[in-house]
Amino acid sequence: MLMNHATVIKSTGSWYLLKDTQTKVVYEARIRGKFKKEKIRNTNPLAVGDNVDYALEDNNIAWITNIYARKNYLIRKSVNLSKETQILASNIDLACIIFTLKNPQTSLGFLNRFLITCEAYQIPVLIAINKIDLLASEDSQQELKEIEEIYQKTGYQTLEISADKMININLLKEKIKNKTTVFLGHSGSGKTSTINALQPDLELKTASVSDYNDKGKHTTTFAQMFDWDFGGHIIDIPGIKEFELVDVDKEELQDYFPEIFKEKQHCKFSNCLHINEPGCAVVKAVADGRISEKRYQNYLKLLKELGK
Ligand SMILES: Nc1nc2c(ncn2[C@@H]2O[C@H](COP(=O)(O)OP(=O)(O)OP(=O)(O)O)[C@@H](O)[C@H]2O)c(=O)[nH]1
Ligand SMILES: [Mg+2]
Ligand SMILES: [Zn+2]
Repeated sequence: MLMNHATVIKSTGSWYLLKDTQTKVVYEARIRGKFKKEKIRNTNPLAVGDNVDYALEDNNIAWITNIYARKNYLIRKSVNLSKETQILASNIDLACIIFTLKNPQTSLGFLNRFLITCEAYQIPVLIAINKIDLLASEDSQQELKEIEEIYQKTGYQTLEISADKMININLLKEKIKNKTTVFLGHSGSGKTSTINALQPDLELKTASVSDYNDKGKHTTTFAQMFDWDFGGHIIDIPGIKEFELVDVDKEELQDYFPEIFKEKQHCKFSNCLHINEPGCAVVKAVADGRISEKRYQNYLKLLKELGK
């Protein structure tokens, strides 16, 4: 049996698709029990983006013989099995949230938890605000600008797009060219539509949000990686309702808010959690308007959830 190298391009949890690194041939693949046991804490031992070795058997099924260490990965707590975690994608250069203010609404809490996870796992991020064609009213415009200001001030890149109306799709293309990017967001936020806008010949299946409910109907059911014809790869994943933090404790939470991390060196006490301690530079920065009140309140809320 010859040993070959490939990337996992689709994961259903029970079987996988691999793309051979050299020949680009795609094989259906299986994984043996021993890998399942080794990575028991994850609901999926193998994630899209993983690099593997495989052996091809007579029936053309690829058996995975080795999983290489991951450069990074995007992880969350699984909803059904509360103690287990799910790796959404691995070996990524850019995590792009497809954020929507409307239809469906993405909460800032969801956005913050996504950003914290990316900080913790050192994954560069882009906030793409999709469906801006629905934000023509003055109120929506004001809300949009306020959110962009908060996140830009914190150092995050935002980009207004519309997959349906092809707004700023070329700008998005420039940012993701020659990278492996993952699109993440609620069901119905337009992840797949954005992929189709970037490369129409992929013709991926999308579905209307309005004829189901506000959370969408999970048109994409499995994570899958595609090649861009302009260079790089995209991982499309199913919509996510909740994004729970994994392995973040209350002392390190502050380090994943870049604006808090920056100010905390000026706090009087080195173990300051920035709640109401005397001489807290973070509390002062919030009062002075250098740190967004909304972000700070979210920090306190998460701190409480983590057991403070
Ligand atoms: N008005 C408007 N509608 C959009 C835009 N982008 C996507 N949509 C619509 O939103 C609906 C859902 O889009 P999808 O691309 O299937 O959403 P998804 O994020 O892939 O959803 P899941 O696969 O379920 O996670 C479709 O009806 C799209 O036409 C946009 O920029 N503006
Ligand atoms: Mg989709
Ligand atoms: Zn402090």
